[in-house]
Amino acid sequence: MHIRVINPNTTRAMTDLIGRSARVVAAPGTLVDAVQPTMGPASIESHYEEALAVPGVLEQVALGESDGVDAYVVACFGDPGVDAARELARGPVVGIAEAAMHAATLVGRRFAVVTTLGRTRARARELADRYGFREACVAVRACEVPVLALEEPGAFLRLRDECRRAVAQDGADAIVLGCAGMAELCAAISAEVGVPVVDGVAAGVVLAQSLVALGLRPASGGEYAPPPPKPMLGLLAGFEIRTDVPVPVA
Ligand code: 5HY
Repeated sequence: MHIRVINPNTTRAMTDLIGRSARVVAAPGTLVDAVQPTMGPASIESHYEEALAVPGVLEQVALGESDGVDAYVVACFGDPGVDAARELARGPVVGIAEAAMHAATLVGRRFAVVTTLGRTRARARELADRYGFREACVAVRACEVPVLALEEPGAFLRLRDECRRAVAQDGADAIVLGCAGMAELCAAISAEVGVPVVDGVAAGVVLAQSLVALGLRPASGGEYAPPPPKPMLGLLAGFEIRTDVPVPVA
């Protein structure tokens, strides 16, 4: 089985971190590779950056289709481009926010998301509502540490303290980490907050593997049917869907 984990931002150190975390939970015989787009933002902390990260996600899915990838994990907490990727990919596409929220509700009844910057909280709340967790998601908090500063001194303590506040003040009995860059902090945070802490990268890989093992994939008709062929102009011409080429060359 081949699982491709896509870091939608273009910071190599973060892609490598995501790859390490993903491989920890890979089943024997499962190939897990972590990739990033050839274009796009260094990190995603705004709607603008999230929108501009989507072509890069689709570029990597298109490449994965020609590499015979069985399933994809989109490793950014906004789940950017997951719906569009499901129209391109033969196999399952899992976003880390959706995967983490599902996992949290299997080990608790009231989870809190703890993300990076306050300005990304609304997006996390929107996803919780869309995924059916309006009630189970009791809070979305931010530790106000930028994505690319998560490995700097003090970041761990800020994140830990915000997780503790979610337990003490919001009554959360599970925590969802709101950034792929927090993946390697998960075990240490869990040891210090006393409730289960979910890393979306690991949850996403385990879920993707399970879907492939179950033989489950999006229906080829309906909402996730391949996009209809039509001209695509300008910078995005390479994303044109053509009848003679199954997936765009990007
Ligand atoms: C992420 N941004 O997981 C999100 C986190 C966030 O570049 N990778 C990013 O703050 O939304």
